[in-house]
Amino acid sequence: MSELVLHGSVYARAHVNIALVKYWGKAAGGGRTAEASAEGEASAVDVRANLPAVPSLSLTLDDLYTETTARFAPHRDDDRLVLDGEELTGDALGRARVIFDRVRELADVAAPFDVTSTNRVPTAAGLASSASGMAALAAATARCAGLSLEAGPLSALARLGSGSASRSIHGGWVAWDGPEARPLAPVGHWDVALVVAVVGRAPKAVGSREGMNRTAATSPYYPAWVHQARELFDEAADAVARRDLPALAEAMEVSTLRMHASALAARPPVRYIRAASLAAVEAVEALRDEEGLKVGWTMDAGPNVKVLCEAPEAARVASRLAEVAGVVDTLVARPGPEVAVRVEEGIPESGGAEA
Ligand code: 2P0
Repeated sequence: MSELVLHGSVYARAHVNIALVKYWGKAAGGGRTAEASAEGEASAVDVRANLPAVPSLSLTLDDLYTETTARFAPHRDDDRLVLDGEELTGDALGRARVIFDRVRELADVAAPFDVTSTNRVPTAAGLASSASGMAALAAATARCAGLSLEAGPLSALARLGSGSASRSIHGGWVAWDGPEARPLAPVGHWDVALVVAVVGRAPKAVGSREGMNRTAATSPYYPAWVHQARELFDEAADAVARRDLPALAEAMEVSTLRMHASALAARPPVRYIRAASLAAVEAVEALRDEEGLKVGWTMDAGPNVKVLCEAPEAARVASRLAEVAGVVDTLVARPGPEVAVRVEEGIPESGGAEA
């Protein structure tokens, strides 16, 4: 254990990640509060929350991240979390509280947390930042409470807040198929870029948690989605290891379409794809089929299209996407690092990456 940070604060920075093979659905068996966990440990927190039904594979990005500063506030009655200048309440605070509670439990402390968090994700990017947000929150609060967690247990802690946050603990290419995510290949493994075509910035009608839960509960295609996922994951992981962009493009596009197909078949339907999303996909296919570029596209729980290409081609891909009707902005990201943690006020750091 590191020292408990009682008088200072802890800063953490975690980066956004984009799934190339998708997490869509939770393993059965969550919801186990106040009873023995798989490790036989009693916990008041559901330590099986957000265990994935399917394996996923992601790339952590460089310029898109969340910065979080956590401190204990013994004089307060309750936790406080201020995100981008606004104090969170209700469900939004509830998601973070799972992490606060688990950290207090692991460290055997009772004091409330006072946390400030800022998303350094341009609003123009139209990207969700719950993954980087929960990862930074887990890293900052754990260190504040004196826990020196290795990346694995830290990933499992971040997962309690949001499944995809488990992957933002690591840099570069990341696999997640159980309690914690693990690194597949480092940032410098492959000189790629991810070009984001922004189609809409309006908040999504159906959040990803609701969307995946509704798909699991009502889509007749959901069992088929779960059944095929391992094979696609293995294919993609092999393509990453070989730096084979056409093979990775095929696996990521099939994973994306199958995820969206399962969601489209839910009741009521969960549809994130818009006309402009398909127009962007067609532009990417034209770059591949007519101009011979190595490119692969994906879409998450929203209408934006993200295109993986070799780094030298990024500008060409971005300018082609910018011409598509309905694409309001483009943004180029590169592979990014693992979470970084720094104790702010004079207490020596032990373990973990330095910010
Ligand atoms: C992913 N998404 O793999 C997939 C693809 C969206 C589409 O992970 O319920 O916000 O907090 O575990 O992590 C978004 O889901 O959901 C997500 P919870 P999360 O990136």
